[in-house]
Amino acid sequence: MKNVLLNVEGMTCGSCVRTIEGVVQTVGAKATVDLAAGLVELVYDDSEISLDAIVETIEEQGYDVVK
Ligand code: 9UX
Repeated sequence: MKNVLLNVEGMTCGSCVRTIEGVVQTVGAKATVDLAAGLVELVYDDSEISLDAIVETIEEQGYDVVK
């Protein structure tokens, strides 16, 4: 399993947290959002999904992942 911490811009309310955690779950990964810090912790199996694919999924929802 991989554990990655992302800096994500545009998360400002509790619905954002649910959106991101939910959408990441649909691609088979686990996200835990720290709203105040603007951080998303990912846990995923890199033999199942790439980090790029997870990042894309988050960005498709309108958030900006800082790279
Ligand atoms: Mo809240 Mo987040 O109104 O994209 S859902 S800011």
